[in-house]
Amino acid sequence: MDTSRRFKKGNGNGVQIQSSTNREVLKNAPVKDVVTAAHRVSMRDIEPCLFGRGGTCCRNCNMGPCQIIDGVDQMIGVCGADASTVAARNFLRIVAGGAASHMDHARGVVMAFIASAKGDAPYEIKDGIKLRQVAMSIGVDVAEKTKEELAIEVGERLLSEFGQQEGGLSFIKRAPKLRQELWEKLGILPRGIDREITETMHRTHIGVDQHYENLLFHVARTALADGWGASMMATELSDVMFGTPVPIRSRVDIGVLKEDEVNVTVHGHEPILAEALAIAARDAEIIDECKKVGAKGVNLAGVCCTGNEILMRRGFPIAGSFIQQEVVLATGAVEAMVVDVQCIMQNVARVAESFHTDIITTSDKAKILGATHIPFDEHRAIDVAKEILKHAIKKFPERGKSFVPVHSMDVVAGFSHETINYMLGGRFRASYKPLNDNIINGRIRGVAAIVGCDNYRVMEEMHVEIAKELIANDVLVLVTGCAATSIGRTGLLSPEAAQYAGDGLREVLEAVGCPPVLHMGSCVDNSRILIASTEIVHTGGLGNDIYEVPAVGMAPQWMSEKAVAIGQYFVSSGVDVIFGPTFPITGSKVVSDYCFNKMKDIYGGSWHLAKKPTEFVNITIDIINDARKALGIDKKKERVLFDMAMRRELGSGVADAGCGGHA
Ligand code: SF4
Ligand code: MSK
Repeated sequence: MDTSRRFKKGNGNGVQIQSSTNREVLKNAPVKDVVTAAHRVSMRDIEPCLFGRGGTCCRNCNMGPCQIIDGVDQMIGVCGADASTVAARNFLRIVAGGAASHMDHARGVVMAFIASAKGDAPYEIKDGIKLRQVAMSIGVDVAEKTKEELAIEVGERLLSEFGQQEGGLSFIKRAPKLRQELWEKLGILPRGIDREITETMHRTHIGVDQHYENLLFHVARTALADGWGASMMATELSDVMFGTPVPIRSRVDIGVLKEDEVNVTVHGHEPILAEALAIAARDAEIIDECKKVGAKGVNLAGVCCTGNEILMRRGFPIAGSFIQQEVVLATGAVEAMVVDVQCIMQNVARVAESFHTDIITTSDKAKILGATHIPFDEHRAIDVAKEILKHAIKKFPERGKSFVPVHSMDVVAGFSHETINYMLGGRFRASYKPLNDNIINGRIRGVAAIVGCDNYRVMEEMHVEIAKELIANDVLVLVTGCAATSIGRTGLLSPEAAQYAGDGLREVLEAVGCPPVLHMGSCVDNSRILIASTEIVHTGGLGNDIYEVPAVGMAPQWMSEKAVAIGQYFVSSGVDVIFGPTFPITGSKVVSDYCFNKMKDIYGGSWHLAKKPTEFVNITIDIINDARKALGIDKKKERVLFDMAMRRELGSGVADAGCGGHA
């Protein structure tokens, strides 16, 4: 294909390489001209398609593709579909794509869970207390059962919900009662996990569901099957199997790579692979193999959400977020990047060609041309993990020149909703009451979740700017996914950063010794935030349903379909959610009005659109203040601006306080 008319031949001048560590590595990399997504963004001389961006390009049949212009009669689809139908249909497919990724991830976790309980996989039931809590929450009788028997019953019950046609999902019953009644009244209770995805594909086929509102109700149902179904299963059973996270110190950024060890980065999402590698990396046989090639051991470091999984449960460092995956390889210091599913850029295989690095794919669902494929099988998890590590160890003597930056940042992760409970209430009277009390008395203005990806098309450090402003305004910030890693790079995930919080929030943080930004895990772990919100409601004083809690969710640099599915399950649960700088329904005025306004009347929370950090902050504070007013707990609080002196101090002070450089 001749690409010359579509792409600039330029050298990427004006490339916006986000993260100072990325810039440092690319400047000093042993191989020059490593091309990353940042370069590819700058080399494209065509702007993203306006129809695609606004959700009004339809290619659901071969009479199209049809580009629809809202309000122009001649510019409806050949079949007559208008902008509202096409935007709603495309939106539903986006949400289903994201939800399906979490669902397939969850299926893998549940199957590994059952296999482990039966003794057919090498994982344990590490958290027996949580197993009993999960069992009771879904109505499984816990009496007189061994841990394994109980795990099998819980696992099989949850597994059956994937293929189920009717009857509802077990974890939905954890939501506040009023919320469940609302979903029932609206007729959007998910019936079975796979069913909602199949129905999405059917409804969006040409000539099926053509009423935007009907489509948007199925958007909500599909997203609920993700958040209160699959994602919650993945998180809860991973905790039972691998341990519920507790606060743990570690480090993030490319400087966690080591010159004298075999560097293996594990990238993707599913903890069953990463856990097996973590166990195998400490195995005496593997350490011996390392010594034979002159390496001290295996340095396992995460990328993307796999990083968050092994960070929060085992304290393994994170080498990089989504936008760092190619740059991590450009150090020339990585023997193998082991990948499973989701968010793995195809270009990692091209970057690896310039070095001794192997890209090792492990899922039969996700192969990459040029990569080595070693299929992972949870029944032989440790054997496969050792095979992968031995492969990486053999590469160590081939390492040529490399550049590992000094910088990595100290972080504290592991804030599961159980941890927040114990941390605030103490072991013997664990409760969300202190959190609720501090929201009611105004020390904490409210809670904001910053979640989702980082993205080269969005201005640098968007997450960080927003987080800084919010904590300065007494908003407790929760983070997951790559947003957690990008904020972690600046030091805000360290207890020492409490000094940058407003007076009220700081007082609370100093009393319990926790950071102003709480790392709650990976993409699927946004389900922890649903559970925490429900706990806040059940604890009392902040309303009877989630929409009344002074809380907001946002994904300022979103890029994946999963982020949209997550946003929608928050909206359907009553939370206001801000995305930006673009949102894929804006090509239809009717669908925009529905998502940005009408959903508020239906669910108590709606979508919002923002472009700049200040807009995200202002919308968040306005929503929180309105919620406080509605609850009758509003006291006038001035908006605090994070001034230049505070910014400078954060840039150096936190790094100095929390980090001694290279781990
Ligand atoms: Fe065009 Fe309708 Fe076919 Fe879509 S379904 S491509 S709008 S004719
Ligand atoms: S990995 S979905 S870039 S958060 Fe979960 Fe990061 Fe977004 Fe992938």
